[in-house]
Amino acid sequence: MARPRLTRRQRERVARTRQVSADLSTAETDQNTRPGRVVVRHGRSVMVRTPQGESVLCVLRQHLDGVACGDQVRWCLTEQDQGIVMARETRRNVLSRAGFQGQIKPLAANISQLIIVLAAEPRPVGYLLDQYLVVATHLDITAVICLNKIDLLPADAQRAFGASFVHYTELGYPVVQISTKTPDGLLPLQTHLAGHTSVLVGQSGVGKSSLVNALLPQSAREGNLSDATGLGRHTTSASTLYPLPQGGELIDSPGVRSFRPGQFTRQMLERGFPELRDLISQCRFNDCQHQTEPGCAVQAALAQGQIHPARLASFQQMLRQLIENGSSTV
Ligand SMILES: Nc1nc2c(ncn2[C@@H]2O[C@H](COP(=O)(O)OP(=O)(O)OP(=O)(O)O)[C@@H](O)[C@H]2O)c(=O)[nH]1
Ligand SMILES: [Mg+2]
Ligand SMILES: [Zn+2]
Repeated sequence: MARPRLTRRQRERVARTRQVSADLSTAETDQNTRPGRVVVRHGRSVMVRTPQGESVLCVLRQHLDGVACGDQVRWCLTEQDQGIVMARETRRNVLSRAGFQGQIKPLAANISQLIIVLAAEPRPVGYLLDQYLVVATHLDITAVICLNKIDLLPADAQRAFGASFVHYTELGYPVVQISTKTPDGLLPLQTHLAGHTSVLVGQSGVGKSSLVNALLPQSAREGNLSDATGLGRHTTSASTLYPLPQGGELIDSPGVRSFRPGQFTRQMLERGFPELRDLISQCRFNDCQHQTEPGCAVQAALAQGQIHPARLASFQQMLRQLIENGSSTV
């Protein structure tokens, strides 16, 4: 994964500010704090946007952790004109993922919509999509399924690609087909963005950052900590928030190969599959695994073609993961 690069000047400022931060006591600074929004975080450095639209490079005060892109924070300027984030405000919600040691990593806070990006290339992973939909239900936010790079497909293949997601439309999820490479290719998505803080999520290479680039003028993307590796790769390494000219905000996030949403319960999982919610309560056994048990309402619905086999397979897989991991981590 690409390592974030700060300019030499930014690195020097961060080093000086760390020293100041270590010397500060809360009492000295609490009275002088100002509001701000975290635009991007790299390690202990964060870019904070003020309500006036200025960007201030800050460090997190010692022992302050769990700050993520999108968080509202209180920060202060030291005598040396350095920014220090003193506290994080209460958040509406946070999108997290579990690391390999099970530690929970916040990706984006105070969000209202998940835009799950899939593409003609790389091949879509239905399981990943279904995991994100469960997360959206859990966070109580809307989800939009975005099929990108349709310019790579001839017209009939485009139709077939769209048709393979029609069962999601039937469940009430908007499905839009877009391209970042054609004029007006993003229009179907744009209608969903106004008034929302949307997070772009999905596999690496599906075109999340290309979407941001196509929707925002260059000037709106400057001033953030650089993501470039200098090697010609542009893999995103940290979630970054951008205000949209037409209203709303967009958060670009690093691509994933697989997603571990972290703390989950069976109830959350069941709620995240709207087509299964009512059926599950009709199964004969309370702890029905919906496999071969007699009186299983889910299997009966499957046999009648009322639920999509791939969706049920995703549900079963998430349930298995939940049971294997001691009912907490999916
Ligand atoms: N043909 C075509 N290519 C696209 C489209 N959108 C993006 N791409 C290409 O797909 C590749 C990956 O795009 P990115 O925007 O970097 O993908 P990403 O999802 O941000 O990837 P990560 O940051 O690694 O998660 C680039 O070469 C883009 O030019 C599209 O609509 N059509
Ligand atoms: Mg990217
Ligand atoms: Zn059952």
